[in-house]
Amino acid sequence: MQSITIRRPDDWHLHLRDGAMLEGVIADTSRHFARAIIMPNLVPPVVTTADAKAYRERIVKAVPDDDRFEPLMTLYLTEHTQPDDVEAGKKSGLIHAVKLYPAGATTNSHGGVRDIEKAMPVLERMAKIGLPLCVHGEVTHPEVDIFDREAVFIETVLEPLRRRLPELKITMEHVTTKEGVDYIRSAQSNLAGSITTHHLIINRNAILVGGIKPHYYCLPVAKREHHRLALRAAATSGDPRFFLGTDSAPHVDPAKECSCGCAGIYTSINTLSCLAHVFEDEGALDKLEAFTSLNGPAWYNLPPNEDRVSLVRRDQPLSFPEKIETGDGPVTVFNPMFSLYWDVAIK
Ligand code: OTD
Ligand code: ZN
Ligand code: ZN
Repeated sequence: MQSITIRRPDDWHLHLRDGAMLEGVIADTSRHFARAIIMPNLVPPVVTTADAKAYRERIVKAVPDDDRFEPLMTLYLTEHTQPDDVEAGKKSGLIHAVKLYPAGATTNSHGGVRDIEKAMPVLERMAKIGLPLCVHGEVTHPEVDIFDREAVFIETVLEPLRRRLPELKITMEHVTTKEGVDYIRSAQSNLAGSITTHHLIINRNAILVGGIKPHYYCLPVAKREHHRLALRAAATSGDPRFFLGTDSAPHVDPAKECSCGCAGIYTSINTLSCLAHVFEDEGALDKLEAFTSLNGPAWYNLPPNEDRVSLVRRDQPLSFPEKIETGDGPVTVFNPMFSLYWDVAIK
């Protein structure tokens, strides 16, 4: 197949940051994607509906004039989040999900939840009004190995929470393990998972073999090869419970190339080319649209986009910049370590 036309994709997990970084990265998303679930882990985080409204306005202002892009806002769950504020945010059409970061699990998560008991009133209200909870599914206890944190989270936090509040819709974000895939597949209802572009492409060797490679470091950290294969099988299966959330997470190079580098991989600019490559490899180009453009909207109760994009396989490899320049400094672009041929042509 040399070309494929699909409904315009959405990104169900995206970090846009703020200020000069927001201005530097937004076009890489708005060029290809119609909508994105916007992560609230700013400094300080987006905790109230008023914060989300103001942040949404800053994003909309930064979108290039020729692009149509709708940011779907989320709230950062804290132990002090007010159920009434969350409900008002949903009713106004502004808030599409609430995000649970176990305290310390990833970038800017120190204000996250330590004791889930304290968040129960909000979670109960969300279950009642049908507002999804997005979870960063990793425990943070120092005694749990970093490669096991997702599996332990499923057992000790997610499963008990789902038993206690089966009506709550939960998105397990950036699934990185076979255990995560199997758990989502085994659920009867109210559980879905997003998968990133990079976790379909790299395993942990990318970070550690031949020297330490900070631009392949993200959280949850990439796992062993059999986990990557399970993610590829899930993403390309067409199963409506799996959809794209790029988790594109820009950091300037000095913040990654240092003795304690930040977690995050920047993929917005070449995500669709990478995904077409992966789906072609798996003989599943016919399932790409479900993953990028259909399953996510269905889960979030939104209509799929009406406009289309075409992916065209070029004879020569595409050239993407190694870095993009932002007002905050350079951001290295994800290098999939193979040539990319699938080009995006906007209809
Ligand atoms: N993972 N980096 C970031 C967030 C994510 O867990 C995540 O959602 C970030 O920089 O905000 C990362 O590696
Ligand atoms: Zn996360
Ligand atoms: Zn993220």
